[in-house]
Amino acid sequence: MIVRALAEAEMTGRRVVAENWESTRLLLKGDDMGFSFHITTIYPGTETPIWYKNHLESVYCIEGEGEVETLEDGRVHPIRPGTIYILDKNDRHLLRAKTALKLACVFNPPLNGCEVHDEDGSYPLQAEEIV
Ligand code: 9YT
Repeated sequence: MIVRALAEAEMTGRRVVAENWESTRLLLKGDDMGFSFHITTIYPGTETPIWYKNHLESVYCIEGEGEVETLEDGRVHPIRPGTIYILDKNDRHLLRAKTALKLACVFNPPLNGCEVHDEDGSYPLQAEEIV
């Protein structure tokens, strides 16, 4: 069994900081579970274009208020605590945070550890592993 504490993981390389968000990756590819699990904070007042071409992602909102817009159909879905959105079609989307959004995110295939968004808002399949 693997046991980790968020507060401890936040003090290691598991905490990855980008322009609009930060994410602490509690479970990664190296753990051999077939998915990764992250606690992410999206900074308030931001809009982030995302297109995970290589990954499926589920996102559960723990805290905060925002919205997600799917670019294929222009639909806007409010995000509040208790909402999950599931990018089952590698959906291209815009993520907007009104207040700080605290999210639990699951990726399949799992992230290696150090990924930050490229110019498309996606992650490559190969990235540096956190050991
Ligand atoms: C919701 C989302 O995709 N935010 C960007 C960060 C991502 N969750 C990650 O890398 O942990």
